[in-house]
Amino acid sequence: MTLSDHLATANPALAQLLLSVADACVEIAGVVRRGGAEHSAAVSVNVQGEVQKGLDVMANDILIRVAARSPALVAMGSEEMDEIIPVRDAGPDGGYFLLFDPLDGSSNIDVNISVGTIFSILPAPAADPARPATEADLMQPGRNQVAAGYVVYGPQVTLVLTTGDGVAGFTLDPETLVWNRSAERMTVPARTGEYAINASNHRHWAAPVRTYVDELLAGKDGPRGRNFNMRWVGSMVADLHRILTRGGVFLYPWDRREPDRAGRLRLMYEANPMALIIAQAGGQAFDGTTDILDTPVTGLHQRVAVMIGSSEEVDHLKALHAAG
Ligand code: AHM
Ligand code: MG
Repeated sequence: MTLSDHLATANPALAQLLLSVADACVEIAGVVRRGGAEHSAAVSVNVQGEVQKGLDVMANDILIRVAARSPALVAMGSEEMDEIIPVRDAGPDGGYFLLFDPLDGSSNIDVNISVGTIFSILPAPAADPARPATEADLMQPGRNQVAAGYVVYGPQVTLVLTTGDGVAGFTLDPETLVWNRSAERMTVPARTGEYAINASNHRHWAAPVRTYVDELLAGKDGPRGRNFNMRWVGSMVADLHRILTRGGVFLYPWDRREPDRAGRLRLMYEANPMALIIAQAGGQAFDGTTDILDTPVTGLHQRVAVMIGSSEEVDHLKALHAAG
């Protein structure tokens, strides 16, 4: 079954937008595969003070150009753009907002390790009379998302998608460039023996996260009574794809390096779409206080602490946070 067959029962305007995002990702996959010096050249600094590489900018331009063709798209927001990108006025029928991280895991570009695209779709409220969208219109909690997905540009190019009724996986045929469904209903096992965290930040973490990881490190001699394995790709898409395939928990918690920053990852186009996908697959996502799908929104580029994956582990993290 192809992606367009899979979307045949979805709302037609939403299906059309999702197909245009998928088309953009086919184009990005081609650019990723080509390689070359222009990929990793630092070209500028984005709104968050991070160096943009050539491939970040190319992926961003492709998504904006291809998605803008979708008639139901009202506005976009991107990790690489300070302001929202209005596409057309929200009229009496409303439409959709598209938020994305065009190329997640940019530090892996130079070393030929998987990178990805993450996207979130929110409803655009009807406006009568028609008016351009504002950033405030996009500032909706993750629970409002009508669809979310990601693409991993790895040994295979894989699209994972939810429209709020389970999670399906698609693999890009490299010859025909057609997305074929490869997993009809993906689920995250509730119990896992794997975790993912950048352990070099151990000394900077808050007590509950340090306690949690110390328990896992103690293995079968510690309070958990069993051994755990650790993996860290450095591309959230690749780490979450592994978790969606065989279970696990991923953490990017608050830490003392920048105490005023809630975390490293961005809520609107990294944490929210991943939280919806993982929740639809039976897992959970927690920010240290609340379910990420309910994290109050304060800005387009807001950061958030992320603890996401297999339910038993996220429950345990919630208990450790409740205990202080
Ligand atoms: P990016 O959007 O600038 O690529 O940053 C997000 C990435 C995630 O993909 C990944 O999980 C994390 O940053 C890696 O952080 P670290 O450098 O601490 O390993
Ligand atoms: Mg990112």
